Amino acid sequence: MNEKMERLIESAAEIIAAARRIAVLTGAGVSAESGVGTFRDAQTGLWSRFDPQQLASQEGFAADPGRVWRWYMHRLEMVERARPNPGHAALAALEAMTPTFTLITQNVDDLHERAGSRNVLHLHGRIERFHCNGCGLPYTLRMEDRDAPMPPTCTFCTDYIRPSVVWFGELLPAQELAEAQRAAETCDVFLVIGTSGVVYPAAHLPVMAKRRAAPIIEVNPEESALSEMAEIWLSGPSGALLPRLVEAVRLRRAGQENPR
Ligand code: BJW
Ligand code: ZN
Repeated sequence: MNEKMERLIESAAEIIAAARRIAVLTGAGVSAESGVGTFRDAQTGLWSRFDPQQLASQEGFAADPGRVWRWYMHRLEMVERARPNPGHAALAALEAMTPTFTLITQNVDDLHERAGSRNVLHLHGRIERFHCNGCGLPYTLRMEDRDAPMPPTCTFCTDYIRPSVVWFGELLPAQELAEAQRAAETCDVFLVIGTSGVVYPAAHLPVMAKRRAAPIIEVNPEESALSEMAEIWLSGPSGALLPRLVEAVRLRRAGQENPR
């Protein structure tokens, strides 16, 4: 790690260590080092010729329910095989040392929870949950559904079953969004990690924090739509940078508790 990055990490750690209320927004990049493809860049193999933005919509599902179903079964398997990486673990450790900590994720995987994070808001739903696209009845996935060419159908209304994720044009879960907005408006610092920052209303959360004068700290190897508003941009993979950052915070917090 070069000297400039060390200095940026120390500056970010100073801000975070002084904060009592921390809000974090994560995106697909935080799970990239676990082998879960990001939404916009990592559609591989069979799926690389399809536009994920079209598959993740009511229009895409109506046009070809079997294709959308098979895409989600493929991604579910990827998530189930994945393990949390050191970036997920570092965020769980930061939560454990912070009085008020809200982890807002756009990810549909459960890697934050598996790493030990407790207060997680899933703005875009969960890939391992299912419900009826017509009447909303929850559905428990059966083994035989996984390899099926078409989605199962609802026993109540016969409509197709779909994953409980939020597609384009659909409303985000109201309670999660309200809690995320409250966290953004009341935090002392807002971390933005591994997101391209192009999907709303999630991308508006750091704007809300910034309006209340909370500094924004970003971790992403590439520039994002949110980089411009960040006080500090830590340019690199979250699996490598977050453990360093959280360790620097821990050392500062320990120093605050036991001043010489
Ligand atoms: C690393 C890394 C490493 C790589 N370490 N980083 C206002 C303005 C304009 C448009 C709208 C607006 N309000 C609403 C809209 C419409 C729309 C929208 O935002 N469109 C934009 C694309 C323009 N929003 C909606 O439709 C939302 N609903 C809504 O607003 O309802 C009200 C309404 C309805 C109708 C009309 C108007 C209003 C719903 C959005 C739902 C998004 N759902 C998805 C799919 C979920 C299910 C699934 O996964 O299949 O959520 S889309 C997809 O994008 C997914 C993600 O959660 C989300 C964000 O993507 P993310 O996480 O940022 O991933 P990537 O791939 O884009 O980026 C990865 C990043 O990681 C990159 O930056 C890399 O550099 C980085 N990275 N390796 C750290 N190792
Ligand atoms: Zn139904």
